[in-house]
Amino acid sequence: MENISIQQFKKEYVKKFEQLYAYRYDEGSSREHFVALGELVRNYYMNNWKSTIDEYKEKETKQVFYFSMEFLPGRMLKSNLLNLDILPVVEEGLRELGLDLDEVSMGEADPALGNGGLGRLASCFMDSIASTGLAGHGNGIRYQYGLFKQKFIDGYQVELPENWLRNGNVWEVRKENKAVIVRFGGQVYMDTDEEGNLYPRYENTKNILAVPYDVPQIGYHNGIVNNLRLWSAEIPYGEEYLFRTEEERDEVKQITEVLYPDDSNYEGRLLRLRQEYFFSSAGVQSIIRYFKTLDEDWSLLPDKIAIHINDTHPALVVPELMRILIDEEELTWDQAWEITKKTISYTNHTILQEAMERWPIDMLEHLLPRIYHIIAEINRRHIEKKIPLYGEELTYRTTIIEDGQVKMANLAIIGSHSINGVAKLHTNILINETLHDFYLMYPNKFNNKTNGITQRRWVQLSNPGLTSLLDDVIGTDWKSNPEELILLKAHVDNSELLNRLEAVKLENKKRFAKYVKDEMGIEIDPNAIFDVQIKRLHAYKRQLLNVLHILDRYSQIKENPDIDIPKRVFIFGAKAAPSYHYAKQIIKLINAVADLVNNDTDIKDLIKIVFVENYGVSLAELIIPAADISEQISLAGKEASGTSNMKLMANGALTMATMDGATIEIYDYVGKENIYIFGLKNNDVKKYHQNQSYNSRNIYEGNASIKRVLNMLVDGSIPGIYHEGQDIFNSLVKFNDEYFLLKDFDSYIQAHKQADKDYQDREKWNRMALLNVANSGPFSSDYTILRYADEIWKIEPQVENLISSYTPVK
Ligand code: 9GP
Repeated sequence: MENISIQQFKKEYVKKFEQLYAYRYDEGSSREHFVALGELVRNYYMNNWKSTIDEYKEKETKQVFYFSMEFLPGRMLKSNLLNLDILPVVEEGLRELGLDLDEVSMGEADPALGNGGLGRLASCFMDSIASTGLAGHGNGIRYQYGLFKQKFIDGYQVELPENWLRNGNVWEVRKENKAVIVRFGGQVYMDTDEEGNLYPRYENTKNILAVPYDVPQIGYHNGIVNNLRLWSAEIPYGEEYLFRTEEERDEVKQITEVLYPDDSNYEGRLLRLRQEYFFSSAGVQSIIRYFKTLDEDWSLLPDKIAIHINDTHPALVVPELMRILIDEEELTWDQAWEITKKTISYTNHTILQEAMERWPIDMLEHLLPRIYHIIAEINRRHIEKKIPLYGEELTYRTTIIEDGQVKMANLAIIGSHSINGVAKLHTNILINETLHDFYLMYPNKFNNKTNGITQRRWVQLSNPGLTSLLDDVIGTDWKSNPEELILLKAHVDNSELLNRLEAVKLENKKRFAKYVKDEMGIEIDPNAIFDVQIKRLHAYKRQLLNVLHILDRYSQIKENPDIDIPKRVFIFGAKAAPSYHYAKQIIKLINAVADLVNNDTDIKDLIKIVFVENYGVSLAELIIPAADISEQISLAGKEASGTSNMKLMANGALTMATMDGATIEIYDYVGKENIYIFGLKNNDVKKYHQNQSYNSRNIYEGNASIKRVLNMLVDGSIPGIYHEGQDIFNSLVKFNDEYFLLKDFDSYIQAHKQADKDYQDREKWNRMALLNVANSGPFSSDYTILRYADEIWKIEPQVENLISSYTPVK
């Protein structure tokens, strides 16, 4: 946008505020200031938004549509200001008006429209697509209620509704004129027209209106504003009489009412399936409507449009696109199938079996009869075509429909031209194990795209101290081309700089410590090691291993109060799926251990535990810049990629990790001296499984420290846990420790001992931290997205900038 002076901004701001509220701006609350500022900022991007979309259309630029059930954008105010290049002007202007931008920003709700990594990745991608100048948009659901608000009551997780839209959303634009109808239920009959063509005739369907709300996705200093389209379900105008009962009306509302509170646990529910079809169908319909305005031949659809499906949740775009092309646009099956495959690509984000979506045939057929027909036909043709090539056994292992269930991953793979994993190890596991049968059929479809994060939000906005240090030392080009962070490496021996880096970290730790004191009443020492594990609570992520380490450390201090180790603050942020009993027991355990340890004066504050409530993007922005240690301790082979590992590294935290997900690639970049690696490797785990030779009880019986720690779970040492202690103990000893915590325990403890030692050598620690920042550039989502653009979507940046000259590394 054009330059705006501080004076001009102040004038416009005061005017906007007073027009909105009819009282003096200095009487406003942060919420009101946020709304006024948001309204003003809209004026600054609206023209660009329109011209971006117009230009794509005029030039018939190929555009990608990223379909995702989840987006976790975080508060958008500062990010929009940053990308519009008016952050300093607004900050200063507000200051001169006696207002603080950070406080104003708190007036914005943090939209929790996702569970965790998957949704946050989608939002990093949205930012990177716009910032690298690519023509690409998001397509998702405008949930009325985001992921539940987490409260701890008596140490237990309680879920409260997250009414993030209570005060409206200043960024969104409701576009009723772009609404479409999505059809559910009823019966479908195939009739024949006069020319002998089959066409579907529907009866008794429930037609729902999908209304889009568009949210701008502003590129970094490049004038591009793309679109995130979120759909809301409504009763179609004039058809209210068809929804006479409260129940029928509720059914409509429910479709976009709540985010399904789960990520890696599969729990099929009719509502979830309705949500999936709702936004998939609405999105495809609006794309087709756009394509038709171009007046091009259908065969050119894949040259103008790419559709990406983020995990299998939007996999119904495959039969939906087929349905529209065949039933509505009257293409032949073969034409439609070619177009569909060429248009669609798919990312797999997990290998956990329970997360592989499968729908009972009855449910799918009842809810979406025509879609089910099409899936069955896709499957029939797949089987028919592949048997002569690959034989029955292999072919039937790839069937979409089996044992009364429809397998969504199989549908996504068969119906798309590209399947990617999200880190090298993950992709290898897909190729060699989980999806091996498909790999044998379609080796060229498979590829890896290691995840990334945007340094704009995760460094520039959340860590201003580090940002100005970097600007001073290596210049500012890293902001548009994060690989330049490597220039920092040349300064690794500059002890003055290392001290500055330490000072920045200390300030960030003080900021977080203040939050902890104000919100939780816990006093923490900013000079302690801040040891951070922030992610969804799941057994495979092994927050429990972290707790076992704490209990071991606690016992050692109790035994030897003069022990010479640095203070540690263990910081947790994690929500558990409401129905995930075991994960909730672990939350209770962490809170109980926190009560025990935080109140034990014998240990002289050598350990503190902070379990923040309601962890989400905004809290991550506070915690990550303050972290010294990044806990990435999943059982090897289980974490597809991880992204908090990258954010923490970029902020100078040292990684404590197993060789899993993208952490392996972090290890490759920083080198073994600058990371703490422990535990079994993926191949070791595989061997244990093959030989069935793991016996956790033997480890328990034979290892005194483990025995001591595990006994604490059941002998009353931790007040406040009741059956939780016993259940957790049983999972580790009686039920053979599915995630190999006991096997990895010793090496984990050793790695932490080394970290204690290193932390006491400040110079050494700071060097390691610096090298982590320096090597974090390649994990920018800008590069990840350029690889998607180049290798999968075949789209090119529309603007010249530093990063568009980047050559993707394979
Ligand atoms: O569990 C993965 C996580 O490892 C990855 O970083 C993230 C983004 O790719 O996706 C998560 N998967 C899911 O949330 C569900 O498949």
